Amino acid sequence: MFNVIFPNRYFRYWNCYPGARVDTKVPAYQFTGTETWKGWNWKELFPGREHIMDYFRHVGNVWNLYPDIQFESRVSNASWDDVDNRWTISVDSKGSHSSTLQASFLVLCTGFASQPYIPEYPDFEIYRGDCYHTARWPQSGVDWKGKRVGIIGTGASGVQATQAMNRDASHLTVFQRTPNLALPMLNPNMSDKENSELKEAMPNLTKVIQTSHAGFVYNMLPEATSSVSESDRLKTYERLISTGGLEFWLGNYSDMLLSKEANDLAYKFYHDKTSPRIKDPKLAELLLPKTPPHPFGTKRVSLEQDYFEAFERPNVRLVSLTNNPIERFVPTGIQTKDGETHELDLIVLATGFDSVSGGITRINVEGTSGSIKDKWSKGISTQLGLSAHGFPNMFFTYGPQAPTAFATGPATAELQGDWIISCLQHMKTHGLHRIEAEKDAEQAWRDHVIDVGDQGLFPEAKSWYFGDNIPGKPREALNYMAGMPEYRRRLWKSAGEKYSGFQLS
Ligand code: NA7
Repeated sequence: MFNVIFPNRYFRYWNCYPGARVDTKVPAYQFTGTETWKGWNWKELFPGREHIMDYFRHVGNVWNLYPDIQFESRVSNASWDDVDNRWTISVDSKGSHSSTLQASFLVLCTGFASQPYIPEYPDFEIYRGDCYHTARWPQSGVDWKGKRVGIIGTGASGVQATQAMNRDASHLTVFQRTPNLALPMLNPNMSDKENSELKEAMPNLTKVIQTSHAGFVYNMLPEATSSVSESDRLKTYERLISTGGLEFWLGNYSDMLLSKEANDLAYKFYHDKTSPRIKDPKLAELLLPKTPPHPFGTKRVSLEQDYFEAFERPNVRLVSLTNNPIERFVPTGIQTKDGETHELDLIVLATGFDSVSGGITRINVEGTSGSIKDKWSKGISTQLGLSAHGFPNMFFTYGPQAPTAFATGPATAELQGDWIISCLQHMKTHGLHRIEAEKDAEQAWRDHVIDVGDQGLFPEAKSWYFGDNIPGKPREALNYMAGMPEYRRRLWKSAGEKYSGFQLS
């Protein structure tokens, strides 16, 4: 179907933990340009890691990106020169000395989940077994068969690793701090016929993706929970949950994430439908408590295939950390507060990321008056989630104060990418060399992002959406939660006003 220009090793990198899979349904996790999808066939509705890597390799070839990419290179520093209007960027490349290069513009496409978070457990270093974060899983793989495995964390990565590892581990212990109110995935293979039908539908689906709230092919329903009869509501719930995917979360009634009453009704349905899959009532109460641990959907909902059933296996044990946290690591495993030592050969840290902002702040980016890390140490401020005052000619994508974790990656990348390209073209056409976010505009955007984030039920949960998972990180809405259409409108309004909110010279 396409020529592989670069060898595979460049494409087998982060997040190669067992079970890694996309939980956005085809076709929302793909670019909309015809040239990217016309020669591509999906194998499954929710592609596994290897297949999604194949897809992005395909896109890289179609767009002929590889001649312009320097692989195996880590940017450690970037500093702005206000006299020459350019960035000096330090790059550490594998197998060679570090190098520096100059650039007029710097665009950070560092992703929202690229800085792994490892909790500071006492005596972490004395553990003698193997221990890996899911995001930094060894490239050569890890053999867990017949081993005593412990997984810390029950987010999307923990759920997927649990599903992949429970059968072959001699014993699997899952340490759960917060139950994952996961929805069923249902992941059929995609036939050639279905791929052909999808291609025929793509022109229309593209319009839907580009106008929907989160870049999916569906939106929240227009009606409120309270406006429909009980029987209609139950039928709708049934339809949404049996579709498989995130629809029961992001395609539910309009008030599901705004009103406690609406949310409770949705949770009750989900709970009553899902908990019978767990036969042991004590286990069921730990995995899916009758009273929700937080309003349903206010923490990232994961998708599962046979996650709940895994805990029925005799070799799988759930350890709830709610009243019994991890006390310390010991040479042979993990000790919990009750004094029990959990003997483990392999520990999987599915403990998440310094999300949304961490990919940017871990690079030492020095602007006109200090680093981005210092600037954001007490709270994030950006102009339109694209750029920051004090950092001229620098943009970032899929980062803070943009829809990011509330929209699909491709939809966000296309919108922000188009905007940045149009901005650079504008500057070129008008002989402009410098663009910087205005301080006042930045403050107004920050206020707006926080105001939107404070609405509805999301602030009621402790979650990485608000930075709660990282000790010392200021608590604030890290994402712009008003939806892609409103974000799109604001971006192009600024562009239409010759990039209002930015100073160009
Ligand atoms: P997440 O969603 O941040 O999940 C991390 C998990 O680790 C979560 O269950 C946390 O519990 C748990 N955690 C974090 N710190 C600790 C400590 N100190 N002790 C015990 N448990 C802990 O990361 P994922 O990698 O699963 O998913 C990241 C996103 O990437 C995913 O949602 C997709 O959007 C892509 P908590 O819930 O905070 O109580």
